[in-house]
Amino acid sequence: MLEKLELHRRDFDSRIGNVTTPDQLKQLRTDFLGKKGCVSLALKELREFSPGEKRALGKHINDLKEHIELLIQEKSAVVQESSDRAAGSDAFDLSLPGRREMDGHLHPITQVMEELIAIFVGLGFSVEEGPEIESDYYNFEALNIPKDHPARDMQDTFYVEDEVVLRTHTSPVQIRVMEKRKPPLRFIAPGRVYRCDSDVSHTPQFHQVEGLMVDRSVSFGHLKGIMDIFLHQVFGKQTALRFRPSFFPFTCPSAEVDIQCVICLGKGCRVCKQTGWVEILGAGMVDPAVFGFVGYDPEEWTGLAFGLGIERIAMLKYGINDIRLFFENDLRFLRQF
Ligand code: FA5
Repeated sequence: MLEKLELHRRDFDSRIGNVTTPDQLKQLRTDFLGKKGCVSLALKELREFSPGEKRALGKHINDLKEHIELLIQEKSAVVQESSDRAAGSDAFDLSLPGRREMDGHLHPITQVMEELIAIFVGLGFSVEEGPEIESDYYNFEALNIPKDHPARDMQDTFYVEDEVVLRTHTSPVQIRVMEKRKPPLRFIAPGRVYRCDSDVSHTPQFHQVEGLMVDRSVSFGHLKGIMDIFLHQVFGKQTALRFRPSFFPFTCPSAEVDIQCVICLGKGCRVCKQTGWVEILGAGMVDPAVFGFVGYDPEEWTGLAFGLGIERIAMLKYGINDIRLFFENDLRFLRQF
């Protein structure tokens, strides 16, 4: 037995010298300390010896076991370190091009929104905000759109509750600001709005910028002048505009402003529905009935108002023919801006 134990020790000492990987070390541990390893087998063989011999041989077996455990423990640290180093050197190949940090940037709609805000701030407008979940009163009633009026059909509405809607336009901010402040006023209100609408030029959630200016003697001429400056700054001096008579319950007279389609340059395409023109905003002179809701005297004050769709402007600016691309979050699309 003593000879056998000595052979196991020598065998172990020579094999551990050749171990270089964690797997090899694991196998060595199994061969010597596992259930069927030589230390366990030697312990089983003890049964055949007398009690006195058992005691003496048992001590030798335990010495061998401690020797094996100690060397395996020391080797384990060495093998692990070199395996970590090897993994590190594989992962870091100096000949490969470096990985670039990806720069994030603003969404194209945010970029256009900021550009539009800067233009209006340059024209002396301040910036206001209002809630996206809005009462029926601010979204419709106070804008001269009573319940059951056919004008409510102009905007397919998401109702939260009977008297609560997701705002269908930014116009309710007009009322909220006029309620709080006395004229003269000149502000814009950018923000998200919602309508039950979806096709190549309509999405259920989109962005508008509302504008309101109230003062003594504000005229339709001021409205035309502001729209002219604004749209030429966005699309360039050469872009043709036209004002078309229209209807909004909260403005009178009302107009829609079209720009010549910048995608087909007026020749006719899918985006302009072959007309050569694209509607870009609604506008008009504040209806005196609206002033009635906020306690302004229509004999003293006049106002101009406008509301434009930011996605529509972004589509024309960048030549995009499907508005839904803005909201699909496809990085191949977004990275171009
Ligand atoms: C309005 O929302 C009025 N509140 C605008 C207004 C304000 C008129 C102040 C007068 C005075 P309209 O429904 O036409 O108007 O929408 C204005 C613009 O929003 C449109 O010209 C269009 O550019 C954009 N728009 C409307 N619906 C959608 C939609 N579903 N998806 C994307 N853009 C839309």
